[in-house]
Amino acid sequence: MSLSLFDLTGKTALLTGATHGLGMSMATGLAAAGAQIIVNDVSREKLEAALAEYASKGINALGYVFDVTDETAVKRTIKEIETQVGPVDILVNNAGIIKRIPVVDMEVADWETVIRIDLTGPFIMSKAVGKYMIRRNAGKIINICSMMSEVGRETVSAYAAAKGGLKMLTKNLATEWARFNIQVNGIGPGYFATTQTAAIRVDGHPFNDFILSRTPAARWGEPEDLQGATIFLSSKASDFVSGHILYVDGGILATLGKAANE
Ligand code: NAP
Ligand code: GCO
Repeated sequence: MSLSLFDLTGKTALLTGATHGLGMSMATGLAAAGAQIIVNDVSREKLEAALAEYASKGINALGYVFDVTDETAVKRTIKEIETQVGPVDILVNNAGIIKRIPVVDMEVADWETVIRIDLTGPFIMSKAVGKYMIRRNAGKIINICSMMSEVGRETVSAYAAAKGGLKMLTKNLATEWARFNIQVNGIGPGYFATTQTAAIRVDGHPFNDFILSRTPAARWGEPEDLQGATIFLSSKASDFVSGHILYVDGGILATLGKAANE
């Protein structure tokens, strides 16, 4: 077995919402493995700042502004990339939001916004990119799921429903597109230190203490912790892996936890 199994030289990866946080880390890892990186954001300002940051790392990333829930914009952009840049070999559906609101207080509009971005967005993206992957009889799709694809937590019902649905969309796409040599998998990050979790991660916040005690690794994940899993699921090394959700969670999903004074 050679490390060339993990070599992404000559491959192009498109990552949504990758102007910072987990998306930027995964893109950086894929670039290190040799891939050409294309990143997206809904904000032009953030995209331009991110492209400069990628350049400062020696990564010549390309960038496109679009909302993953806008199918017209997505289809137009994917066609532009496919015809002007080249084939999208790897799609990472990373863009996502969370709203922490108890169900009784959550407006339907808030629910629908989370479902649309976190679940319908990956559907729209996969459908648009998958059309070209099917023609080429090859492709890798990675959906960024969550611990909430498996367990619930108070105040994140819309997010959990979306990420649970994203797990099953991953399995269904894996089933439907296996005949076209397209592998569709998920990565389920545990609790990671990004802007998305900043509010619940401050020292002394009860949730911060809870996560540190509930996670066997006894730490929050760092975005770089996702790079190995992303490279694996983007490379030849995973050609017989499909419909799998790879949890990168410090062991939290493996354990019931321990008593406070153990
Ligand atoms: P983040 O810092 O909030 O980044 C999310 C990204 O998605 C941002 O770049 C955001 O752009 C973009 N985005 C939001 N709505 C979009 C839309 N409609 N179209 C295109 N882009 C859009 O989140 P993160 O912590 O890096 O998380 C990234 C992914 O991992 C998310 O799917 C999240 O659910 C998942 N996840 C995170 C954790 C964690 O602990 N952090 C754990 C498990 C899973 P703007 O900044 O311009 O809004
Ligand atoms: C929360 C957190 C989580 C993480 C992640 C865990 O409020 O519970 O934001 O949802 O973002 O999804 O895997």
